[in-house]
Amino acid sequence: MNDPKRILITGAAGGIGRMMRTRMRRDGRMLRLLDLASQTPSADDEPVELLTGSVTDPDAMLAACEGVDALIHLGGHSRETSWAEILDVNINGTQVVLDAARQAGVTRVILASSNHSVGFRDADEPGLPADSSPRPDTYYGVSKAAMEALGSLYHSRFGMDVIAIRIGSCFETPLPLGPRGLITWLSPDDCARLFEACLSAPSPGYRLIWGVSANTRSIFSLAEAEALGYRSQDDAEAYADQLAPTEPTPERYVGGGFCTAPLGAPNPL
Ligand code: 15L
Repeated sequence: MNDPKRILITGAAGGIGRMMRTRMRRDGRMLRLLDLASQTPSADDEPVELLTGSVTDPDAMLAACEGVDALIHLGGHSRETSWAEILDVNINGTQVVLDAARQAGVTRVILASSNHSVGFRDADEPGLPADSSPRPDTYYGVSKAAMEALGSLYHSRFGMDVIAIRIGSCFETPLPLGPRGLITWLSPDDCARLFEACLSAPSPGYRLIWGVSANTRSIFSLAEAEALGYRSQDDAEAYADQLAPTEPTPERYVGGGFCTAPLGAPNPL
């Protein structure tokens, strides 16, 4: 796809959305930012369109998709919560978003999946393929596996280019995650690089890729993302000496603490 002129981002006021707002600004590009929370322009001339609405509202989503070249779906719960919430916002919401994109003729969709769709995969196998079959660790992880399946469906049925990214941990630094962050970190700059690669790759069809930086301790295959043009420039190891000088706890599973946190209970991770 040529450089998309108008990109809709759902969940734009969330953690990743806020970090992408400045990083994905380009001359000649309009970012249409949708969130449940109201948002304000950071400057009068900021090239953004700010929408308030829910990913579960078909009419609002169809209106949001009108005139859009590409869509980045970040909206929904970003960690474990009740099954009812996960079902409504993450699973139903993703179907609403994809169907609105289909109806509006949006041909390129990027879905923010998560490492938690495969959270119960062993963490001691370097090079974990990006298309490993789901082993969710939470209802949240189930919703990300459903998101991947819905993306595959909408590609196969309607020919849309859909890329689902199994994001590791995207924060300004890996430090809030402790030793696990040295494995799973996706730097915000790399996240923007990855989104740009997903937007510009010619005719990707349906892809499932890892969204992590080139971390020294990574266990994730980057080959699938690199096939789309992604080149990580960051490594969480640069922060290793800022962690407490304890022996890092080896993670048994990809999903870390999500694997043992109570199912269906909001968690602070
Ligand atoms: C996720 O999917 C969450 O959205 C994020 O808040 C982090 O907890 C991340 O996974 C992680 O595994 O570190």
